[in-house]
Amino acid sequence: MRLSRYFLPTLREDPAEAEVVSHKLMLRAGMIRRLASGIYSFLPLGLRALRKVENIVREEMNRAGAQEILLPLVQPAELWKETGRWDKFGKELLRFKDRKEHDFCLGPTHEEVITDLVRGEIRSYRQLPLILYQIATKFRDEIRPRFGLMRGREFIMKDAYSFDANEEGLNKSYRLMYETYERIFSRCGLRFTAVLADTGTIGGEESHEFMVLAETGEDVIVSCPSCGYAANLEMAEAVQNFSYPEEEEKTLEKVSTPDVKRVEDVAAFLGVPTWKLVKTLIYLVDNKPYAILIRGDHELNEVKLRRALGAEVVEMADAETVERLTGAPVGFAGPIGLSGIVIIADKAVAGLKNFVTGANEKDAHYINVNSPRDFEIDSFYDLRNVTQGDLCPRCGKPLELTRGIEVGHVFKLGSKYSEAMGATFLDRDGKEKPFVMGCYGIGVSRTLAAAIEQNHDENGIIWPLALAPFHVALLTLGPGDQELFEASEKLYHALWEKGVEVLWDERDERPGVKFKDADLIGLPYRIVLGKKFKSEGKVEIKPRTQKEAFLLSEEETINFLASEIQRACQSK
Ligand code: 9G3
Repeated sequence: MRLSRYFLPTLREDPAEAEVVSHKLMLRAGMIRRLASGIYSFLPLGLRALRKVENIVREEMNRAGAQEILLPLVQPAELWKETGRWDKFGKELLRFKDRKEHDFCLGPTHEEVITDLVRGEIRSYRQLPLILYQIATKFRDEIRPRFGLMRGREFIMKDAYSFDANEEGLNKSYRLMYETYERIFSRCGLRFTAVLADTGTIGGEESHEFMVLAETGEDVIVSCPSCGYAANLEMAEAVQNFSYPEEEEKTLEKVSTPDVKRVEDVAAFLGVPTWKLVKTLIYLVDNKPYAILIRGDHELNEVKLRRALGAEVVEMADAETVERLTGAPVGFAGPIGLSGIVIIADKAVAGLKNFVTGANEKDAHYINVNSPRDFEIDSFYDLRNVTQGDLCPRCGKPLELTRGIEVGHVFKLGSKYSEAMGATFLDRDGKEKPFVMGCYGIGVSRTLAAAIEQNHDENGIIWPLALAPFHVALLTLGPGDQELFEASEKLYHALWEKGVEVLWDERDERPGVKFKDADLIGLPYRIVLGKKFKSEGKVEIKPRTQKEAFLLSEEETINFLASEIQRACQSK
């Protein structure tokens, strides 16, 4: 491709609306353009890179024996009513009516659609296992779309669904998909890890997330360097790596703490460490009020809370509800004297002596609080986020917390959808059985953004070779120099013939502009035909990851690049 004719509108400056580096660079490198909030157009350079991700996904899914289909984006409400999800999801599910006033939604996922398709066609266990997948557009009306393709409303997902006759079959399909994901992300040239994950609203009993490691990632990865345990924050088990000093229970005392509410301020005001202060968080759990006790230096994990109580929805009570239930404004809530509210606590609260809580009275706290003397705790659960230094629940060594971007998520669904939709098959002794399902997603467009979050520098993108929109930027310097132009053209065609994808910058621009754009769009190799070529017949080659260029003849250049590309890009 010749740059002078290529629709590649690069930008000098970071656009104001972009907050994260991948969003900035994808706009500046002319890969995408915003159509509306969370909705992006792919320009030629962006689409070439997107197709590289899709093709690796497709090759590996096909290698695993999965079969590609294409499902509609527009979905009839009836299917979602069969599973009860039509009313369960809020505004994130974009609903609309057609001209006959029939209800539809834009598909945020396709469990209902695929189960409906399979229940109509597959009747016998002999036709199982079956894994179907698509690579297509999804729509989720996120309340706050941001970060470009990282959290868009319209995005491209590979979603696969497995159908087995029993649990054992599902375990095989799940393991096959898990291993396929490892191959996919390895071939993409990304540093990633798989972590134990919560099954969320989808239900089912086990799931793993695949995370691209990146400091700017929104997700926290909890891992043990010693035994390999890895989980996301919602699943990482917090173990007690401490025991409290034995203390006599002192007399309960109410103290005035005028307008002192934040944990750090209360602790400082009363001269106690923050772990001696117990927060009382008022939550509505499926609309039932709970008081959740958690140590002042710990954070509640709402997904752990939901899972511990087997609830559908957990949400923090608003200030007015807190006031009504506790008799005090937020910041002074406490467990003593509460009525009609279940009191539960994180496990780290057990054994605490003479601690501090709100007094359920404005500007007042209690000190020397002890349970069960002063109030009863109904039950204890693992409700807190693990923190740096917590011990591994498997081997007891210190855990590490790092950050990542979720790009894949695999779930064991079981028969949740097949039972709800009467999707059954005849097993070998002729009995009707519901399919045992799994579902497996990859955020294809998000993977592109994650690759840039993980691989960039101050000058721009640094493409992993397998995902690069082109392999080589060919820069011809000295505008109007016929010899350089003809040599470049010959090299350009010779490289394409060897499978090396070249973007040729033959524009009538100063060298500095060409070098800056080459660094910005970040192709793996930059080759230059300029002075050195005129004087010594040498081509300057600089890998994007290295500072220094080296010189090769035209012949050596072709052989070097052809072998580099073939080595890295062929599916192993
Ligand atoms: C909805 C809306 C948003 C959603 C869902 C449903 C996430 C929903 C979970 C999944 C599970 C897997 C197949 C591919 C991999 C992920 N957000 N999920 O079910 F109506 Cl608005 O999508 N589905």
